[in-house]
Amino acid sequence: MASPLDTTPAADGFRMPAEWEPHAGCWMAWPERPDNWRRGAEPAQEAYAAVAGAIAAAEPVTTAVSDGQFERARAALPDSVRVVELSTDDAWLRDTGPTFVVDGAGARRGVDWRFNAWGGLEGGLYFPWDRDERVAAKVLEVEGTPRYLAPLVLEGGSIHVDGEGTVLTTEQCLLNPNRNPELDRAAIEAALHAHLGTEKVIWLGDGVLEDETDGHIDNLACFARPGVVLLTWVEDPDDPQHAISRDALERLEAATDARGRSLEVIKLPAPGPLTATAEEAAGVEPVEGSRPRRAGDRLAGSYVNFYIANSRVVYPLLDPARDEEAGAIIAGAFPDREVIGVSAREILLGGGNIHCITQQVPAPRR
Ligand code: KQY
Repeated sequence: MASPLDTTPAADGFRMPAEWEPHAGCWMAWPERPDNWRRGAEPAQEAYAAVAGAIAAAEPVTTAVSDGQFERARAALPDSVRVVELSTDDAWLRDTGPTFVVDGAGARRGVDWRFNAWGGLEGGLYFPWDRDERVAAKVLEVEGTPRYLAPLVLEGGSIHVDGEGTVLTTEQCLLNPNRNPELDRAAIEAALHAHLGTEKVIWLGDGVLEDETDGHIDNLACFARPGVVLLTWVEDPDDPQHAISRDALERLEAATDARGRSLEVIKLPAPGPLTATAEEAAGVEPVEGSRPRRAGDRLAGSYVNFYIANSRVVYPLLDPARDEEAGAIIAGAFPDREVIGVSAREILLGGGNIHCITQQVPAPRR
């Protein structure tokens, strides 16, 4: 692998652009591990292919795939999707891929964070994770993009930026002792600013109930534009998600961003509550060291977990009773984009959703 740069993005004048800024493309990875995806991952592969197709209509998509699955993936994905052999442990490019950063002179670079499978030996989701640890560097090799090696365990799904100096995250994840126990809040803020080119962190508390990532922000809340945040919302006070979302709302209402703006918060009703069926749980092959899938387990479903492509937003269809309302709210937040729903329960059963399986490659701009 090419040697990493020995500076930081901020020191070199780079910043992570907001997801709605123009993209050169999007990376994904093909699911296959049978201890996470039911029925040998076939239903999940169908869902991934539908997501890739929906995004490929708006920007170039590349999918990483193992040699063993190459022909299957190639046949399932639209011809316009580039399929490259690249080893992974699972299929969450948001978390294993690089975070791309750009400067004002038309250059693009990538941040390669440390990865420990969402908690390492203290609650991580599988072991080993060494192939996933190398994904970001390999993606940057393929893209011919210089690499910063960050000294921080971090997944891309645990941060959202507004592109104007603000980063949104959760305490449950970034302050979790299973990520960077040697760093306190101030040190983590400094590391975020050094690698994202940001100036202010807005801390929410817990993420979505039962989110196996330890509460990634990309399932709880995201920026729709500078100063505007979409927040997953449950009205029922007896549902434990209500108190989590209420706490997030209060923190957002009390916050100002890096430019000193107060935030407008748009509530996005959550699907469900959703739980795994006996049939769904039985289709997963249990392996020691991997997270078990049990009938009746609450699923961390959220419509916030969408992907903002160049001309469209691709969002998860999760609950026929709420899908349409969620799509209308997302459309209102992104008036210049087409909003497309893709059936995503099979992705949710694996522990994440559309945002978690995608990684945008920003288009460098002068
Ligand atoms: O939320 C994400 N960004 C990823 C979810 C990973 C789940 C692994 N089973």
